[in-house]
Amino acid sequence: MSKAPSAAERIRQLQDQINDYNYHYYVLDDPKVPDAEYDRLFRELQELESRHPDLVSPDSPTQRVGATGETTFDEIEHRVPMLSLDNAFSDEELTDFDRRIRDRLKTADGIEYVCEPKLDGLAVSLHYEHGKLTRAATRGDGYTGEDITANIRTIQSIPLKLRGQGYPDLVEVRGEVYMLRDGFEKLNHRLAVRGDKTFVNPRNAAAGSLRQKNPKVTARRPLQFCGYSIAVLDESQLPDKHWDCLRKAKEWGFRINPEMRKAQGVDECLNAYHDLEDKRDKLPYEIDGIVFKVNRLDLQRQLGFISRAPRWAIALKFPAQEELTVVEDVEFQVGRTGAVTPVARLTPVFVGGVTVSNATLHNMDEIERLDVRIGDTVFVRRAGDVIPQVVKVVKEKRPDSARTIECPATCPVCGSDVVRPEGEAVARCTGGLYCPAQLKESIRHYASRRALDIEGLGEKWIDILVDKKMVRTVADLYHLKVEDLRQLERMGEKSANNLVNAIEDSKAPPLGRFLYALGIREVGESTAKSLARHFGTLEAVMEASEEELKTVSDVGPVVAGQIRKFFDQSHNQEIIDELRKAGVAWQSEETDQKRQPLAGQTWVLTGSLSAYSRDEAKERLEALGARVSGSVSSKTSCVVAGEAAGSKLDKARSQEVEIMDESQFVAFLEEQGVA
Ligand code: I6G
Repeated sequence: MSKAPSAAERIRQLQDQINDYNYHYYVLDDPKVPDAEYDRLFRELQELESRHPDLVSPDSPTQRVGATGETTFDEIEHRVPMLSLDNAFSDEELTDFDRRIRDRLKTADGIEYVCEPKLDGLAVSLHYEHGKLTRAATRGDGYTGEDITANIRTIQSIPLKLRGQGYPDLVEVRGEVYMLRDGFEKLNHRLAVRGDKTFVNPRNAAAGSLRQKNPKVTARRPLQFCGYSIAVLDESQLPDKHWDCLRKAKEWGFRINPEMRKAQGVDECLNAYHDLEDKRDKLPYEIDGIVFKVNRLDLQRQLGFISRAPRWAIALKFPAQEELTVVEDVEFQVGRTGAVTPVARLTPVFVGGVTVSNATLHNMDEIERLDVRIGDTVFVRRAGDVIPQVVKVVKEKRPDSARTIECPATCPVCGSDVVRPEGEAVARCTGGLYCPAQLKESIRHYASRRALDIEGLGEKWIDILVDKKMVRTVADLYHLKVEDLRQLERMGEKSANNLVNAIEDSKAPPLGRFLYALGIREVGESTAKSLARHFGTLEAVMEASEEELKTVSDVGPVVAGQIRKFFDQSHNQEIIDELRKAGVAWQSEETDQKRQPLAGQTWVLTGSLSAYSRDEAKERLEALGARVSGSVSSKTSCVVAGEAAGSKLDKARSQEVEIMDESQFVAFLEEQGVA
């Protein structure tokens, strides 16, 4: 029998295992174990370390936050200066760069380059001594940076300890700290909800996060690190190509950009640039260009530096995603639910690869938060496929003639009153479906792909049909005839036939889609599906009280209130009646009650499961209708026995209660579609 490991051995084992899991999760994006298993090991390590504080080492995965106290921002001199890169802005400038290199090297042959995306973040330097992270610094002025070690330690994709063996005793890894787009959006949302100042872009957010004195704040920010160069500070040897150096960094546990590639000669570099430009908006992080580096380190040494930049590297920039422009006017658009949205009309500006002349200002609170006025010079940002936004006002450029923006008292489309309920950011037109703007938007929503999916009924035709008063409610769509449509300019016989057929084909939607198509405020696709599954028929939803509605998963008091309000309005009841008369027949759904195969049964969970926490397993059983109890009796329907199950398992055996082990349980949940 093998001996139980000592506390010191177990701590080391757990540290190594967790470091390995972190590497797979944060660097390779390929988790090795479920979160529950990771959490269990992490807790075990925390408990062991709290019982044996003398065995806690600074590179333990539990010591990322706070182990070295506050971030000091003390000055740190770079052993090797952190230089900047020269920029190129056109294919010609890159071609000139390549020519200069070949002239200096006196060669006509194509040079091998490494092409790396230029992440829009902050350059940092990390020092490792005997494999342990000892200090981290910002670039600063290139010669002296700031000590940000405590904050850097909180970034999970930065190893506190290098992986494997064979790394130099003293090595510096440089790279970029950056924030993923969706982490940035979530962070800004959180800040905005709290009324705090938001960040203009992911780069600013990353900089602000690294500038925190308290590393606990940095730890909550979704930062990442990607390495782009290594420098050995002792006598050991590096591979002789930049590409192979980065492979080494990867072996030591760093994230290296997966888009990196080699190019032979300038033409392949230009191809790499254009390929990456096409991908730019789809990447989960922002990049502002592509960096080309001569691959052979001996050639790099030969080429050397000019003033503060290497001669062997250049950044070819993409079009900027932020530009300055002027707010010429602000207009208000009316949406499906009557929301009156301010839209800034801008002096056209080329940003993010397109000419932008409008940007949303979201709502009156946003206008207040930004303190934007007509005539102001603003930062407009267009990144990815997100609609252009005004993100900052340049107050110093505000002209005396700048005008404040007022929310209109009446709807700019139908003239009905606009109201802004106390405490709400959104102002609304009270015109309902009398307002052509709301009517058009509600028809667009009804016909949209995720609702009734009426192909061919696009914005253009909806505008015409509403403006010509051929459609006053969605029910009118079902009375359109080919002959009526043929009267419309540019509507051919075939298109008219197709549209009438598409409308006809939408007559038997599943209830969930139909509920979504009605456009009830706060009822998105998933809530609509939950309502359909819970109530089964439209009548049951229409008759449900707010209390009954609140028993549906995802339906809280606000949503329940909106649903009741919608069905209480007589014009909505009339439209549903007209739809019914026109032959629209939504299909009833099997309700959750009918789909609860464990209704009336009592289940017991014992021992620990690796795939689910106790609460997650309980939630799933309850969704299938079971009651989950803490004790076994002859009335127990089934006991799920995880690892190290004890007396409850014995009791289940003695009472001849059905027992499932973890793999049977997981298979059962999969069969039921709730795994
Ligand atoms: O600022 C930089 C960003 C990215 C760099 C850089 C880089 O490579 C992908 N590489 C070097 C050599 C330097 N700055 C100086």
